[in-house]
Amino acid sequence: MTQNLQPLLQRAETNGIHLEIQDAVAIVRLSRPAKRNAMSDSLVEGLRDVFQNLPDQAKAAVIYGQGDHFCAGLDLSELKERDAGAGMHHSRSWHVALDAIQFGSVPVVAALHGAVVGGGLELASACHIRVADDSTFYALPEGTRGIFVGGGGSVRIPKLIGVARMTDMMLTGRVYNATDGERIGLAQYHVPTGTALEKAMELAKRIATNAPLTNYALMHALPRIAEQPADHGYLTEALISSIAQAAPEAKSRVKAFLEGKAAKVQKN
Ligand code: 1HE
Repeated sequence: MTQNLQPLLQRAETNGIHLEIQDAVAIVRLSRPAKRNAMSDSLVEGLRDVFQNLPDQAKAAVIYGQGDHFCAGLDLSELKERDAGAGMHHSRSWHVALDAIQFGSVPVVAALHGAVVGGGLELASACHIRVADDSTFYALPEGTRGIFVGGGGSVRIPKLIGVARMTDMMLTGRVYNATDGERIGLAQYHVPTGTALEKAMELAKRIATNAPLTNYALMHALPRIAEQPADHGYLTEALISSIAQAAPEAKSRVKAFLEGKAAKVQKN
């Protein structure tokens, strides 16, 4: 059944996000370039709405920022209005929105350029793959602004780069460039300036052709298994792999390979 996308597209525009679907890929653009895509409450709400309501035709997603930067983090102009209780609920609203990305219906590839700072890095770290062009720089200016990460960064970022590097970034305001960002694990791909979106689309289109259960297992089981004690992890792995291999799609793909009809793994 074809879903009527118009209400979702319109709500997204109102919240500062442009959404389109192309070749089974949902393309999500942060669209507040005048504010360097700083994440206002309404942008955070828009991300939650988009990722909780992606249409069935989307099998992968790409997220990128309009203008010269991916995202300048929290919209600091809204921070001054909050007391402690409101601040806690605000942080929790980011957790819901970024969980909708990490644990949503499809793998998400972030195309990074320019500033990926503060909440922008928290957003990028909720995505499954990060492609950074050469203009990218990463920072956590929360330390120098007298605040702390609140969008899940203290959980996700140490998993990418380790506690020591995140501590350094926040204590000293250290900024990583694209080359060093890839070296330490902030991005999996480093591409020439201006080509991150193209590379992210290439990857997303490929991801969209995977068996849906494989993508589901990678998004929902792998991060949980990685946090389980080894003996629990082995059991969860056995359960997930048996479910995946029992799917008709797995059987037809393996059969195609055995009959010489599927692509071999190629050396680069
Ligand atoms: C903003 C924001 C913002 C820009 N909130 N308005 N994040 C930060 O501490 C990063 C703050 N931003 C910057 O360091 C720079 O803006 C950038 C390096 C990202 C870009 O520099 P540039 O020279 O291209 O732009 P600009 O001239 O600094 O900013 C253009 C406009 O965007 C300007 O507004 P205007 O009305 O004067 O035109 C800026 O005020 C506005 N702008 N960034 C609000 N972040 C869940 S907790 C997460 C905690 C955090 O993310 S804290 C880190 C916040």
